[in-house]
Amino acid sequence: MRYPLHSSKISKIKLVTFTNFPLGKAPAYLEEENNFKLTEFVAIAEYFLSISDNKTYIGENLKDKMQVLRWLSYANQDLADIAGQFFFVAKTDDEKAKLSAKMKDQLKFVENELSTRSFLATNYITFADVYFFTSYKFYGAIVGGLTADSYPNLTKWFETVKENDPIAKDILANM
Ligand SMILES: N[C@@H](CCC(=O)N[C@@H](CS)C(=O)NCC(=O)O)C(=O)O
Repeated sequence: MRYPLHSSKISKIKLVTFTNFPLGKAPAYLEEENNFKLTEFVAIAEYFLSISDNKTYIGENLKDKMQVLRWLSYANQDLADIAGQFFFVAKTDDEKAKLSAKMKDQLKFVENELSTRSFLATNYITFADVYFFTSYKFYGAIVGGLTADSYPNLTKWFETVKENDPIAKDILANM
């Protein structure tokens, strides 16, 4: 599949060994020709989006770009933190129930945001949607399912992204 991010620069990207990066965390990016090193998912994503051929994923103007960044940061910090605790830290049913309630609050916020527009950051699909999409099933598992009755905007958003975005389609097919 030809991803909409494709460009000659991006096709040179390769995974690196963690020995180049003292914290040993993923993702990590290294451009060997100029020893340019980057860690932090949001920074790496912004870099790839900035040099890609796709001019809408990153946001079409400054304000849209900041909305994309806002959603990437929110999903990668607030939501990822709850998910990480739920799947890897919580031991008891009580701990899990508290995290599930926290995630429900967050998803109700997202549900409400989607009452004003079709996509998370702007009125067109951006990388914020693609990133959120990748974790959607995990969020659903934490809250005991994302049904159209409880989350009509979110489930409609999921179907729309799945139908219209090639990366989302590919991710779902490989899950
Ligand atoms: N703040 C970093 C977090 C990176 C991170 O924690 N990555 C996880 C995998 S998703 C990891 O490498 N964990 C291994 C470890 O903590 O040793 C980012 O947003 O990229």
